Amino acid sequence: MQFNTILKTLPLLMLTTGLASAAQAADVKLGLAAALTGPAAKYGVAIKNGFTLAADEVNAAGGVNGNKLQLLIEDEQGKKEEAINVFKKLIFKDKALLVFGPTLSNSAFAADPIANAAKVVAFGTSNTADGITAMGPFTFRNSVMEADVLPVTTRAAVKHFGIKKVAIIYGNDDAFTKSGYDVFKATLADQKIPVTTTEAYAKGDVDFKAQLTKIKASNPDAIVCSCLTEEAANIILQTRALGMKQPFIGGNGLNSPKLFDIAKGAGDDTIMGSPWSPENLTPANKAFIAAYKAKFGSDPDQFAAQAYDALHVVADALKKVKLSGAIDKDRIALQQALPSVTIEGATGKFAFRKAPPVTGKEVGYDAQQEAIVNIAKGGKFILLK
Ligand code: PYR
Repeated sequence: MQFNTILKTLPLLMLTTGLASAAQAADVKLGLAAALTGPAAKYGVAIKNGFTLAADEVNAAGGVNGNKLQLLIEDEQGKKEEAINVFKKLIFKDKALLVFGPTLSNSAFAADPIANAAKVVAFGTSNTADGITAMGPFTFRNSVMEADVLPVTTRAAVKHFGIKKVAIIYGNDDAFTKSGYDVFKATLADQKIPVTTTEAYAKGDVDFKAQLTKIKASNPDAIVCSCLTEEAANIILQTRALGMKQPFIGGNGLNSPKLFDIAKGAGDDTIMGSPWSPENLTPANKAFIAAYKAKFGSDPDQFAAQAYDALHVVADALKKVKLSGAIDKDRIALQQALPSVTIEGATGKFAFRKAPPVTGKEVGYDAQQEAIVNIAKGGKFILLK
């Protein structure tokens, strides 16, 4: 070849080599359906950050079996219909190997059946309602369900404050807040704590004065709140405006620093349970917190930690899968590799547990993790000792 010809073909050669490595750098597509706008973005943005951080780490270390991970991130707005649309896009159009999300249990009940029918893993990192993993064998979650967290949280709160009776407030048209209410109700009966009154509200409500006035009249020692974070923050503020000083007990929905952006110091003494705490100084959690702060300039929360761990769980499963390039086959191989993965992540030791059996149906996998109880002090959650 003439030197001239070499010079002419060089850019083309460089381009094709570049393309080849770019193709290789993007060959495992993982979908992420997260609420990046709307009220649930208080969780969804942290979730996106957790995934991005973990994917960057895995890729910087060479990827999985030489393959880079590519996150395909879509905004499902915390709405059922959007979650369905985004799942369809990621599964059928983009051909993602798996889909993480959606953010809310409410949306997961709408979208996960699509993934199960298509035999694609739907991996929830923030869905804590009962029954999520009963949807099918392709539904997995590393979020710890309310049924595992709330009994521990309630017992600790009762002991800490010497609670004799509580009032309950909950959202009755959201799968997570309704499921949390059911678990609280059973837990309080089990722990023999009388309920002075039970009040409900609907999605989008911003004025809780009518319910809180009834709660005030019933004179509880504490208020149990099965609520999403923005609702909870407004409920707490309005409770204080009515001159009530009772502490709050809540579920996973309260576990966001965003609670304090709105409620500020009024949120102090709120008790909630979670598998993750910034005070849990294991090497994996310390490394996660430092890397998150360095990348995003803010503190992580439980939602970021669970997303971060979920990506590492899937990366570990992928190490055991010999990808064939046939997407249907590879999706099933990933589903089969996941249940035996265990990691020591930001949220501590993690393993899957087969969901409770449902007659005539195959079920998915829940998180096998202990909850730790936290109390809000000075506008943040710290471990309740
Ligand atoms: C859920 O929707 O399941 C949450 O925990 C926020």
